[in-house]
Amino acid sequence: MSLGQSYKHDSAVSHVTGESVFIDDRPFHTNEVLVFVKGAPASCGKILNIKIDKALKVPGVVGIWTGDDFAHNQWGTIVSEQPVLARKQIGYFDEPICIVAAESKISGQMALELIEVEIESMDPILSLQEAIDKKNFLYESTPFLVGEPELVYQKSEHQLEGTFECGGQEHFYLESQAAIVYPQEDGHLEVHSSSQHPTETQHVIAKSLGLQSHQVTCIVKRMGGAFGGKESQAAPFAAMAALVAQKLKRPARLVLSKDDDMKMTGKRHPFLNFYKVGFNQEGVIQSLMIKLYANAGAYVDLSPSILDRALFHADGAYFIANAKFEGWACRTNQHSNTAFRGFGGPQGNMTVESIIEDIAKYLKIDALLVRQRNCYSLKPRNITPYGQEIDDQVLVQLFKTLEQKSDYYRRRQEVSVFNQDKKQRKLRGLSVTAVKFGIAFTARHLNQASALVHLYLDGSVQVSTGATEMGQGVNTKIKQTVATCLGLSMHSISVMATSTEKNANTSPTAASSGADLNCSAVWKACDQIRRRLAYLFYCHQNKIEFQSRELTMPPSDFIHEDYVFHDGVVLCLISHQKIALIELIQIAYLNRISLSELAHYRTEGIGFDKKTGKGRPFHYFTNGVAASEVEVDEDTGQVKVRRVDILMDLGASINPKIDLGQVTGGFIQGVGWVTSENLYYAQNGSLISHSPTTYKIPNIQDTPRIFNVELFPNALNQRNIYSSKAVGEPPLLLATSVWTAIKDALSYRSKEKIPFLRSPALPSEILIERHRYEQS
Ligand code: LUZ
Ligand code: MOS
Repeated sequence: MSLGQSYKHDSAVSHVTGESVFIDDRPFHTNEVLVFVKGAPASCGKILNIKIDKALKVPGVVGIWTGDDFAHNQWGTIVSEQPVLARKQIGYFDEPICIVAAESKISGQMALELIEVEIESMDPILSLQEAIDKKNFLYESTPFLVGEPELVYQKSEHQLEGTFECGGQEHFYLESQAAIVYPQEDGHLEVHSSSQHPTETQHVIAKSLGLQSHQVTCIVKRMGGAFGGKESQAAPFAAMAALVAQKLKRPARLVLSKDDDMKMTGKRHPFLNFYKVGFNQEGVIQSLMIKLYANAGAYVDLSPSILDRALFHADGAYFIANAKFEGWACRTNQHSNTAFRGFGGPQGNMTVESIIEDIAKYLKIDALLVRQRNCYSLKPRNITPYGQEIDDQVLVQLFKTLEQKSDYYRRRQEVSVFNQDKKQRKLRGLSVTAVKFGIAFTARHLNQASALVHLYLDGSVQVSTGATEMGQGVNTKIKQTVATCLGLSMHSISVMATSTEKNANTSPTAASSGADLNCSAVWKACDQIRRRLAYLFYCHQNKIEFQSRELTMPPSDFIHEDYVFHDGVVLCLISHQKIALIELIQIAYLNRISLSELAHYRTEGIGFDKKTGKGRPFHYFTNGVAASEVEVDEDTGQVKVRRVDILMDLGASINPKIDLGQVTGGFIQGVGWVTSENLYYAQNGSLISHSPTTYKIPNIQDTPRIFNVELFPNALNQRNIYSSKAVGEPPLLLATSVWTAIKDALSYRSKEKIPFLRSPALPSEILIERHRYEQS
């Protein structure tokens, strides 16, 4: 059985040899043009005039277009309100306002410089606080309300009030936003895009160019990373290339430079949250009220769903009997913030983990104990503030197991002893946090997928789904699914490039659900072929004629489970007769029986009532815990991660090695977000940190000196294919433990005062916090 085995990544070899084709690796057509994007020269203002005559005279420039040249200059996943190219109003600094097609890079870039944009400047809103003060909201979540939070808070033994603040994050995928569009006969367009969402790219192109969907095919072979940054925001750039291809009837290639990509595209949402928490002497939370504010940037994009997911994760792994969570998405004059691995979940989860850390410091008891006392457990302490019951409870066990595996209490002792030695000007901290990530798109309709499977006469298979490969290994898992269901070897299966021609109306590969949804659809398609062939074998043995309609009402002595497909052979467990699969396929073909299937899958049993804020939005939860130990240098503010132990519940993993890669990578990406990645803006609102020289993602020295990652054995998740659980986003949330460990370290400066720390915990933040402490 292939499911459950650690096959290497589908593209492992071709990535290393350089054979893998990314968008800009596609060979140039002789008549191809390059497309360049001009960004807005201010954060806010009216566009009065775009003067292009000088730029048009640059040799090699073929054309220049603005928003006026689109049939419909508007797009948006949730609300169609964002211009493809801004025409009247500037929403943010470097927002795309016009495009140049040129024969060469030099001509294109020269033309960009010669385009003159006349604007009437207006005062931008450049901070979250200012947007909150001005109530500049683009969305308000339905609050989650349970119990009597205000009343219980007043009556609680202890109360704390505070703020939690976290920054944005650049996706830093290695392949920038990129698309090539080939014009075809009859006005059709063939689009190759680095997109997590080929269907949306198809729709945005069709709508903006005045075409119908059938005239646009969007193909995605793979992405060089995405992390959410290509869920919605790949589409407008593909539309710009498509406009050029349509206007010139020449292939058009748009590949953003790293700098332009960082300046023009949205990032993770910064949040500023205000809370009040009431708790007892044991540290058990009795009431928690949080107001969450997200910086959405200039346009709606996916912000409403992201804010909702932040609310869905503000309980963390903890039962809260009396809760009120409210949220607002604020419009500011910054790049339009978008999906990023975790999708608001990290920002919500980190808030409650920060609160728990403070409760522990306030009561002077160990934070792990406080977490365990608050952890979701058995009825009635297993209901979330939005009314979903947690039915496969493993969190208590995860905490307990990690406590032992990480040797928590002995190391706590060591940390305390270390910190008593004031001469070394170093402080250590230790902290455990948890993740309980809700799996499913919170927008119910997105929880569907389709799979197209063709079984060829030589016994090999081509499979196509709506899933896009961004390095996460979904294609490998799809192959394993086909191999297991049809009893084939991995190398007789090809996962085809994702195309809207093969799979229509697909959902983005997002919400950690790519493998869940698409492997389920693949299983369904293969299973239909498998049952058909099993029945054919039954007919063959019993010398009766195969009639396809009898599949719906099979004879009572035909049970498809009696037929085992393994290693290219079909075995009947009753008669012990065998037939080579390829021979059976031959019989099927000669008898004019289909060897192809298109299956559709949807997640059953989910639904959330937006009016009441109650329901079952999630199919299940992926859980995990992490124990992190850090060392903070008191003089430089630098942080070293000494040791991390992770325990992750991924159900029965489809591919343990690939999943370990996801856990490791996701965690480190999160560590970058909470420690070193910071977005710096100039006074005028332009992004200063738009390259790796000014934006610090983690490198090898930032990984933990000791790093133990383990999967927690749990095969109880009957809801999902192979009893597996989704892996993509959840581990990122465990990086919170590094941040709370820093907070823990700082708390040793003074046992009396709870340290206040923003995220990311930059060296400067750590030094400022020391200053604050020394002043008090
Ligand atoms: N995208 C989306 C997502 O449209 N809805 C979601 O709930 C979601 N969750 C995580 C990541 N992307
Ligand atoms: Mo997403 S944050 O593209 O799953």
